[in-house]
Amino acid sequence: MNIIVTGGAGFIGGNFIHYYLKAHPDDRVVCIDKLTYAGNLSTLAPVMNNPRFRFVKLDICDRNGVFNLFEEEKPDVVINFAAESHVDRSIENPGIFLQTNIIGTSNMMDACRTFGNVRYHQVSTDEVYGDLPLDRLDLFFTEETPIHTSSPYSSSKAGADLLVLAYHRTYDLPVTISRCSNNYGPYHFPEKLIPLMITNCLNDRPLPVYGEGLNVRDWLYVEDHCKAIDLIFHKGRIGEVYNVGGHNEMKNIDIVKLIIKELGKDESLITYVTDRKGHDLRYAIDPTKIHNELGWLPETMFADGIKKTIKWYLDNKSWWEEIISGEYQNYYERMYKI
Ligand code: NAD
Ligand code: TDX
Repeated sequence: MNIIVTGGAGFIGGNFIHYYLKAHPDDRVVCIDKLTYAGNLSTLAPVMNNPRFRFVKLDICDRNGVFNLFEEEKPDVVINFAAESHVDRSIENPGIFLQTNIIGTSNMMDACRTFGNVRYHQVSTDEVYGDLPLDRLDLFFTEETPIHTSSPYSSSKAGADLLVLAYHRTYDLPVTISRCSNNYGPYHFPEKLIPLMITNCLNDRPLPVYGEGLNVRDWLYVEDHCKAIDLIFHKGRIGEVYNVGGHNEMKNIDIVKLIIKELGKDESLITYVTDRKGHDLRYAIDPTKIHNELGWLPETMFADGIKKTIKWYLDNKSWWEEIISGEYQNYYERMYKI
């Protein structure tokens, strides 16, 4: 099979490419990535010389560029990871989120229906369901939970999901959607909670916790998400949505304290800062459908995954030091002022 993966120079797309090329020795992967601030070619360095891999610098909003690539590559499958993905940046500047996450998605699907009704998988997020109250631990997001978004980011992802389902109904495009909880692991961009806390801890910098740190996220090791996507686009039912999550809910403050402990630092580094606008309280996925239909279960326990992740950041300092020394520094100073 010839697979187009968009956004493969980012966190989850990059991990997916590494996983997929190993797991499927007969398949070929073509990565399309615009290389925004979040895209890093160094993430793909280990596969750049693999004869079953091709990298193309391309914006998914560039319709002609995308159509030309489809004509050349004749893909069997498209997996769309490419997105603007950071909630805080969407609060600062929603426009680019609408452009990439909605228009980009429709371009990719238009190319799919123009070049032989190509199989299409949309990588979405649990954030499309909004949030759950902190005091109702009995509630979980199922695939039937209504879309009810909080941020420009989650609204743009929800808009994309609705388009994907509409392309299935209107054009019979063979689609699936996965809605996953928070991922963590190697190659995670340092603006996100876990890598931010690890890299700041290693540099003895303050650890900015929003509000009181009581918001809850449901964390999944990135390779488990990659395996779920692999299963869904090979064996999932066309037109269906699959929730992906590992029943691993944790308060932000507990994650931060765990990282401090693992790195032998002091809790005095914790700095409570102004809360995120519209901050979602709790995410919690019910993954029963993907388990019952496709046999998926998370394989990495959080206690092991967080140790592996911290070790990766210790062993790969050049990867993140290069990022935080560049343009990212301006974002950080604007955002945190600490
Ligand atoms: P990321 O920000 O680390 O990577 C995004 C990648 O997309 C980057 O390489 C960037 O250069 C590329 N990109 C951005 N705009 C593009 C464009 N217009 N054309 C081509 N490439 C473009 O994001 P991530 O955390 O790896 O997330 C990947 C996908 O998974 C996103 O769709 C996100 O919504 C979804 N998701 C993420 C999480 C999470 O915890 N990170 C959880 C659930 C779902
Ligand atoms: O400096 C921080 N301090 C802090 O307290 C940052 C960056 C975050 N937080 C809090 C906000 C959230 O409650 O930590 C939690 C996690 O924040 P992020 O890492 O920004 O993730 P989140 O907003 O939960 O969204 C992530 O999961 C769902 C991804 O970024 C999305 O792309 C994905 O769809």
